[in-house]
Amino acid sequence: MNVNEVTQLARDIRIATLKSLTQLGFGHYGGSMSVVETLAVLYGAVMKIDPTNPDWPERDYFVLSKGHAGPALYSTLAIKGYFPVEELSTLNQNGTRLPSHPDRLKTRGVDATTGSLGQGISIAGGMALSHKLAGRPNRVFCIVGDGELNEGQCWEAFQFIAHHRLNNLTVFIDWNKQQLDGELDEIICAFDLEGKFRAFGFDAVTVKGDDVAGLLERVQPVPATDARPRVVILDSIKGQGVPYLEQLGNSHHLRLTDDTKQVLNETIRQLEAAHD
Ligand SMILES: Cc1ncc(C[n+]2csc(CCOP(=O)(O)OP(=O)(O)O)c2C)c(N)n1
Ligand SMILES: [Mg+2]
Repeated sequence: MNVNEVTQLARDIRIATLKSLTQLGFGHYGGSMSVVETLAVLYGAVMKIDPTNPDWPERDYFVLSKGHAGPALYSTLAIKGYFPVEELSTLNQNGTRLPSHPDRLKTRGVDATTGSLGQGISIAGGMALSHKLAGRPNRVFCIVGDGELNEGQCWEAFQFIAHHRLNNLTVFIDWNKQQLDGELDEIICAFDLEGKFRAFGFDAVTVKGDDVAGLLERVQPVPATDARPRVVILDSIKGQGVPYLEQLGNSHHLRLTDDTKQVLNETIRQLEAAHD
């Protein structure tokens, strides 16, 4: 997929995610929107996958450490053909295969069960180490939230990943500057993320969270001569791509009123119109 096609895929993922959440009437809007472009780049143009065979041993692996963005991952997987798009309307309802946080035993294409923040990045590190030890070329990609970095477990995992020279792992930090109930800077400041990761032994860069071309450039395979794992700090916006959510201040988890439902349905219509 080229830049235009990935951009189109991102728009489709954004629409499908807004639809499933808005139909449900509540959920994690802000953090789902801020990873849409990254998911489109990974599943559209980078990862080696076979949606007809989710357990293909030669596939690349993806771990959504910030598991509350599950709705965006489900839309991506459905659009890529892991399961029917119609199933997205069962999100987080009784008996669904799409619980609000990803469960690898429930959903085709989900590689890791996440939701308890801090744990997914450890799982991703273990996956990358196992591929490396076995001499396999599989790559691993993991998205971690900036608020999630409050979990000390993340930093244990980053040390482990750098120590083992896991250059087959690319970590994304969704630097949307907000966590559950407020601004990062007011709760626990992240300080200099790039500098911190460099000090930990990572190759670190910052890319705008919706810069598809920039992201594509940063996710090419690392040269074999460079043993450093890679981190991409996503300079993103919570609620990215949805003006109402971007301006809201706190779009972490919304329970919709009739008014907000109408606003979001209007956004969906506008995104769909821009599509044609
Ligand atoms: C161990 C753990 N503690 C608390 C929570 C509740 N929780 C869910 S999302 C969230 C905030 C996460 O912030 P961030 O990582 O910045 O997510 P984003 O802004 O990308 O939505 C919290 C505290 C959790 N899921 N796991
Ligand atoms: Mg955040």
